[in-house]
Amino acid sequence: MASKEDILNKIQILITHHFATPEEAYRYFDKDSDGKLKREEIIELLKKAEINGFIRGIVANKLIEGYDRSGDEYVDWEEFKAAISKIAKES
Ligand SMILES: [Ca+2]
Repeated sequence: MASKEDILNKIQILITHHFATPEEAYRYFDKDSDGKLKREEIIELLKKAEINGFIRGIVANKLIEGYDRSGDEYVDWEEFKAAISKIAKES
C-alpha cells in the first residue's frame, strides 16, 4: 500500500501541474457545483492523481475523516484549502 506521503505527493503534483490555483482544481472536481466535494468527487480527484484503484475508496474515507472538520462528510472549500496547505507543508 502506498504511504500517506506518496498519496499526498500525488495529489499535490496533480494540483500544481494541472491547475493554476487550488481554486481551479476545486471547481473542476466539484462536478455538481454545490460548493462541496463529496466522496465520489474526491474519488475522481484520486483517480486523476493516479492513486491505485484498490485503495481509492480507503483514501477518500481518510481524506473525509481527516479534513472534514464540520463533520458533514463533505469537504468544503475551507477544508480543501486547509488540506492543500497541510499537503504543501508536509512535502
Ligand atoms: Ca460537489
